Amino acid sequence: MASFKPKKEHRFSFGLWCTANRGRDPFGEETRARLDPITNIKELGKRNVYGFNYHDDDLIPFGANLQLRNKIIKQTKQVMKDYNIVCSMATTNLFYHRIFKDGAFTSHDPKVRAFALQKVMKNMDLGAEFGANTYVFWGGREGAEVDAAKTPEEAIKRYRECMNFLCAYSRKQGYKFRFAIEPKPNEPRGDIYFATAGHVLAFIETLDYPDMVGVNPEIEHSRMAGLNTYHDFAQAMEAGKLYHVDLGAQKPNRFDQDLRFGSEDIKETFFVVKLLEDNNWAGTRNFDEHPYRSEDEKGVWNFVEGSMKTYLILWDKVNQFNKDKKIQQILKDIHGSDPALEGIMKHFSSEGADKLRKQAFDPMAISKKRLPYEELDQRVQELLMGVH
Ligand code: GLT
Ligand code: MN
Ligand code: MN
Repeated sequence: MASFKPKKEHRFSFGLWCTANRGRDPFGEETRARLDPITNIKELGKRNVYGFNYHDDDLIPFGANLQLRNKIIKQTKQVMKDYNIVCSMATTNLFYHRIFKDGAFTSHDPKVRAFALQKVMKNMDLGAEFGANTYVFWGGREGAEVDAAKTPEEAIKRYRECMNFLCAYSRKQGYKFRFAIEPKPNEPRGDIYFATAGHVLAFIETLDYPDMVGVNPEIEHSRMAGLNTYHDFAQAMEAGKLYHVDLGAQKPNRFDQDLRFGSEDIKETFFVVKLLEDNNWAGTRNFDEHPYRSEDEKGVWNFVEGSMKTYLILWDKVNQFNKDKKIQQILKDIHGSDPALEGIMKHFSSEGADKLRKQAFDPMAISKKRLPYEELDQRVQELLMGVH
């Protein structure tokens, strides 16, 4: 691992829209040439990227005829084979075309909702053909600026109806998809429904097939909401709902910056990597981010290589953390053990509750236990800065 060179077994993946991003923003036009999807997949495969993700429209232009569609599908399968790269996730573009200007699944217009369902079903068929097992739902347009126009209750109900419909479709077709809903607090909408991983987790439990549906948290989106990404990812994982991840970097409380992985808040990012690796998380280490607008075509590949290299460096730091005698000693010291009390607290019993009510505690003595977090955090900081 010391060379920090990516291998297929590291299971890195990128969205085609990341590398094909042309640097357009609300205030300026494109700064890079168009990258066709087949070259895109090939260049990723050449760099030992394990998988690519795509929106229907990334691969097959919106409204393409059957002939063009079939030609692109054939080329995609060929390039996947030639460059040993899989399709790790499929998703639908339900935000670009003006038909989705006021939402897709949450639109007032049944025709828009039906068109959205049709678009998803068609792309699920294609994703299944490419062998994808994960299907992501990012409801970028599912939100509002004018709360008088649409109530959140109404929007949530419509969204649920669509998710239930698509779960049932996937089952009927015999597809292996697991769905992952991706939260984001705002942008492009003033407010987006299902703003955080917590909102998604609560919503999933109300669906017809909750086991089929999990969360796709994104570092950037979580930080946009001012949250601790590590905690966000961890809660989804603990619930058995971390079905996909979007890695990148972001300064808090800004527009979606989609910066190169690890380029902001290295400590929080380190704990995200630690979470995934310590738990042997089974999904792909997926990047959803954009090269700087100031970059040229060559810089796009520096960005891809840099993201994977940073991940491998942080993974190496995780191993150092786990082997570090001082860190491990402190962790051991701060974790108290009291089998009798722990036995009582694990499961309620009347007898246990009775015992606990009668137990004598010395709060002052208990509170004297040292918690050397200054020392612990400084050690982690030094490890991350590479000085020990
Ligand atoms: C879009 C968005 C991402 C989503 C993608 C999937 S598209 O770029 O900003 O966070 O993951 O639809
Ligand atoms: Mn993003
Ligand atoms: Mn994303």
